[in-house]
Amino acid sequence: MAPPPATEAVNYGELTTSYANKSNYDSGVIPNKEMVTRLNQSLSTTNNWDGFKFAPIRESTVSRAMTRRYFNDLDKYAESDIVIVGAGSCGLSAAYVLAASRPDLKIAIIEGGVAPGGGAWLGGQLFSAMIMRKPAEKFLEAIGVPYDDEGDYVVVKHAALFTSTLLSKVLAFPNVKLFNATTVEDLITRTDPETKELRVAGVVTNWTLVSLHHDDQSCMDPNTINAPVVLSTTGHDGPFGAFSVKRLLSMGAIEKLGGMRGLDMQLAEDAIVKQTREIFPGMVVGGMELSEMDGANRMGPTFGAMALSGVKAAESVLEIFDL
Ligand code: 48N
Repeated sequence: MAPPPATEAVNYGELTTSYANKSNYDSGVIPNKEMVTRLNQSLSTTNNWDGFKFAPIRESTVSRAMTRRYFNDLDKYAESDIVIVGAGSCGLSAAYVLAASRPDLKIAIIEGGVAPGGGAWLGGQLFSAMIMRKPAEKFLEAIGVPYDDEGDYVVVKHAALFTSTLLSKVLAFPNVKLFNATTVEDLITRTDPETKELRVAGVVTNWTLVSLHHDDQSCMDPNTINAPVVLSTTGHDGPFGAFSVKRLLSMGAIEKLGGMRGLDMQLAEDAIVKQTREIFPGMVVGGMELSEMDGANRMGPTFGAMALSGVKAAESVLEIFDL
């Protein structure tokens, strides 16, 4: 028996929820009661779970189903068309646009964490809501994320709603493979025999747990993925952050890094979107990694630039393929 409701209703003020409208229910963006009824009917267990039973299985069948697919994927993506390093909001937004635009291209996403999504699971500090300044709501509408319209900006009720929706779309593409818990620990490079121009030609990977323990587990050699284009979106500086631009610097391929500047929302978001580009032959950089390269400001807890830098990054990658 549910406890009686609290006598004094706590009034959090008139927080309008403009997205809880009929069209979002009808389109299934917000699941409706009918969808749940259909599920129960398909299970034919409504209020009668006594006879419920799963189909039989043997443990080795599960192991083979997992490992066979994983090693098939490693074989298939050993030669990829595009590698995206970092499955944060920028990398995933770029993956969405690339996979939809070019279903003929093989796209490998390498993510060091077990959980992809980078910094986009919370809005800022520990607060859930995610802010995006217009016109980034166009990206939310494209992927089907409901939001509250607040005029010059929109609010997604929980950052995880954005990230999980985007992830679900990206992972559904048949030409995308996410290798999570896997770290890019170096770049493959090639020197043109005539022009002597150096270009990025793929990535060097390892299990993240191995990458973190090279100091105490020597000679744990890595794996490789060849690809003509690498899109690096590894975030701003931190334990893993800004990986590719720092590697280009340490191999002497670029002279210096600009270093991320202080927080200025107005300057940062426009700069990150406009400056997303091919920063080195074969390498496009987007998102907050770019702030380390160009010396752009950071923007703090607003994510429109991440989504639209991803859109711009996809455009830059496709330009390389259309050359
Ligand atoms: O979310 P991030 O860190 O990076 P972006 O650029 O997609 O989004 C940045 C955004 O979350 C902010 O920082 C917000 C807007 N705040 C700004 C501010 O002013 O503070 O995602 C990067 C991903 C993470 O998931 C890392 O685990 C991953 O990249 N990663 C790597 N994965 C594989 N190999 C690596 N070497 C590597 N380095 C980072």
